[in-house]
Formats: sequence, C-alpha cells, structure tokens
Amino acid sequence: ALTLLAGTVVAAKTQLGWGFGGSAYQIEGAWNEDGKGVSVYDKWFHDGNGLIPGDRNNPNGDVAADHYHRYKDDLKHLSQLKATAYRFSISWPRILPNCNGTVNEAGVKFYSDYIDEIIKNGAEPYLTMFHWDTPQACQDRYGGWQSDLIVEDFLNYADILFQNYGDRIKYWLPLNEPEANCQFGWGVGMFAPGIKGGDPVHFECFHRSHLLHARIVQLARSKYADKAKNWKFGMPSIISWIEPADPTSKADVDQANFELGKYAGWFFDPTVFGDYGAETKADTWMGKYVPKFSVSDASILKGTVDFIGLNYYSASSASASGKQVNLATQPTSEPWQTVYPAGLRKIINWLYKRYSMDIIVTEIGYPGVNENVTTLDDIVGGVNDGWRHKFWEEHLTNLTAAVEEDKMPVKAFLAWALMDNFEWISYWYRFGCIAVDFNNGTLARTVKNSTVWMSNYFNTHYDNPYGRTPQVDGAPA
Ligand code: GBH
Repeated sequence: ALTLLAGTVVAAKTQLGWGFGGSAYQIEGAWNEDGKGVSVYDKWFHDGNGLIPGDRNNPNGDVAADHYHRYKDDLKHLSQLKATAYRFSISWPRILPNCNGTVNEAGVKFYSDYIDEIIKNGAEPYLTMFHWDTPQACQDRYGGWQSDLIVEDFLNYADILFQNYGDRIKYWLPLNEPEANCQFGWGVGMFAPGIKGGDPVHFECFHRSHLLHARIVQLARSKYADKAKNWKFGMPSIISWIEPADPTSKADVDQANFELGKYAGWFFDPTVFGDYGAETKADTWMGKYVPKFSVSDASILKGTVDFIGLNYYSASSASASGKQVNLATQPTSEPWQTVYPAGLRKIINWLYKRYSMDIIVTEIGYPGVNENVTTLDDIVGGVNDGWRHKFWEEHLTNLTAAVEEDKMPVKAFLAWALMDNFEWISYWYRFGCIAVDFNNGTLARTVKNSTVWMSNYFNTHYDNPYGRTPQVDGAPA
C-alpha cells in the first residue's frame, strides 16, 4: 500500500508485533505474599534440589527479580522501547493456592492490574496460563501432571482467567512447552517436582497436556463464544532447526526432514490435525510411547491453535551416515544451545510448508557467554553486550528475509526475556534484554545496548499491528 504525503511516496511497512516475554516464577519473587500458594518449584528449591555445584548458595525464585513489587516500573520499558507486545505468565498458585475451588482474590486482582499496565504502556498482552509452576497442592493430592484429575482443576483455572481477563486479552497461550514440563518435571525428574517416571510418564503427561489444551479451547469457544471469535490460541513449543549435514545429499535431506517431522509431529500436529505425525509414530523411540488419540479426542483437538508458537533457540544437523556438522556462529553459555541464525528463516519456512498457518515467534533469546570468568558470580550481566547484539542482528536479518522475501506470515517476534531472571536452576544465564543486578543484590535495572538497537530495528522495519498507543510517559530515569 502506498500513501501520498506532501508529494513523497511512503511505502507502508509490513505489520509485525514485537516485544518481550517472561514467566512468573522466573521474575516475580514474592513467593508467599498476598495469599499465593506454594508451587512445585518453591518446594523443589526450598528442599535444596536442582542446584549446580559451585553456584551461589541456594538460588531460587523466592525473590528473583522482585518483579511482583516492581512491575509498574518494569513495564514502563515497553513504552520507552516502543515495544508493541508483551508475553507474561500467570502463577496458577496465586489464583488457586490450594488446588481446590478456593480463589485468591488478591491474585486475580494482581494480574488484572498487571494487564492494565501492559496496555497502558501501549503493548498487546499475550497471556500464558501455565509456565511450569504447578500448585504443590495438586502434586500432593494426585501427583500433578501424572493424573487426569489435573484436567478438571486446570479447566476451572482457565475459566477464571477467561472470565476475569477475557475483556482485555486476545492472545492466549494456555501451556508453555508442555513437553519440556513433562520431560523435565515428571519424566527425567531434573526439574520440579523431580519425578523420575521415565518415558511412559513423560509421554502420557504430554498427551494429557494436548487433551487439556483442546478442552480449554473448547471451553472458550462454547462458554465465551462471542469474545472467542476474536481470540487467538497457540501452544509455544521449543523446536530446533535440523540441517542436513550435506545439503546436496538426498539421504541427508530426507533424514533431516524426518527428524524435524518427528518433533513437529509430536508438538504441533495434534493441535492442527488432531493426531501425532507419521514421523512421530514411525520413530523408534517416540513410536513406542506415543499414546493413541480416540476419535472423539481427535475431533476436539483438531484446529485448536490459530498460529504456530515457535520457541527458537538452537539447531543441529542430521545425516544418513550419522555425520554431524558444526553450525554455531558464536559461543553461548547454555550447553544445550547452538546459535544458528539462518535456522530461524529455515524453520519458519519449514513450519509454514507443513501447516500453512500464521507463525508467532513466542520465544527466542541468548544467555551471554561465560568465557574468561572465574566464578559463577562473574557472569556476563553486561550492558555492552556485543555478542547479544550480533545474535539479534543476524536473527533479525533472517526474520526479515523470511517475511519480506519468502512472504512468510510471521505475526510477532517476542524476545526472551524482558529482564534477567532465574533461569530455572541458576542466575548464571542472562537472557534478559534488561540487565538486573543480582550480583550485589540491588536488582537495579539497566537496558542492554543490544536492546536499544533491536528497538530501532523493529521500529524502522515494521509497523504496529495492534493499534495500541502508550498512555503513560516513558520509563523511569
Ligand atoms: C525455554 O525453555 C523456557 O520456556 C524459558 O522459561 C527459559 O527461560 C528459556 O527457554 C531459556 O532456557 O537437559 O540440561 O539440556 C527452553 C527449553 C528445557 C532447555 C530444559 C533446557 C534443560 C537443559 N529448555 N532444558 S538440559
């Protein structure tokens, strides 16, 4: 579209939302305030589990970035940086502390005020219902995600959120990375609540999560039919790009496609097509454990996402011979991450080819590097973050190529995370776009240089799709 402005022709830019994400346990703190119940993560760390040897004493999310008390100032950064979207999660045990029907009104009010504050700062709120902090009471009563009893409890929780926030929320992310929740919490047991149920429990838990997601969307579309016409649902999942080791070898390309298909077919296919993918069922490991959906399960599951929620962090290679190639373009402090910016463009194209749906990058981020550091407290919390700048610059170049050249329908890009936070086991990894001073305990906030660059990039290349404007003055001095 072209607009004539005093004789100059200005091409309208592509609309694409951008901003940041965060999750309750990782930033809020205030673990026992205003009627909040105990989550499995509170108990896990209070019991001394999950720590890295040599890390500072007993890191946990009790205080975290103290965002519960500082959220108004923190969210002012959205307007200051001209971000147009912000993804946050609700702490389930703040709303339902005892995993029964008793609602904590203070918790309901907190998130209502919170949503108002996001909107006042000109950003579109994306609401995550569950980012892993299951109420401990659900775990104690019936084993949490090991039992179908969690489905009815969660539906009641979702209903409370629809009822209280449905007037302001359009984008709903019921479950964040439910496969990771199941794998790490109940399968291998390295995250809370530390259940080592193995593959059968892991796969059952994730199967249950799919069915729960379907029931939540069904509830929205029946009980809140009028509003739900405008609501958009997604299930953010972490999926890595898998590169054929030799792109000229058909066998390697087939192998990479098979491996991508088995993950996509596990994470996304049920919500789009109503069943696990063919590759998932054919895989020797997954095929052994994926349960079957009944005909009625399949019919309620199919079509329960409006966009693919892509959490993109990493990449690997695949080949027919088992040969691997190194894709990393820069170092990272996360042992599980391989930074490969071209993979962002490739995975977007791959996902679009499979699903023909809108794509929202619900998470993407970089924790810094820990080269040349001697103690865990010396980590790079730096504000002159050249490595992160390189990370954003190369990923955004690929994002723009996907959008402008490949014409991919990417609707938003949510950088992980708004601020440095408790990275589930440690404060060692600094994913924040805003630094938080954990080292001397002031928790002072400083915008990282790369974030200013990113803000300029988005505001130069893209238009705001949501039509919200800030109702407050900029961020605190
Ligand atoms: C996302 O998960 C989360 O949604 C978010 O909360 C988190 O802050 C962000 O990524 C950055 O990590 O088995 O030792 O390799 C990413 C998926 C799942 C990756 C757990 C790391 C455990 C590490 N994560 N996994 S390991």
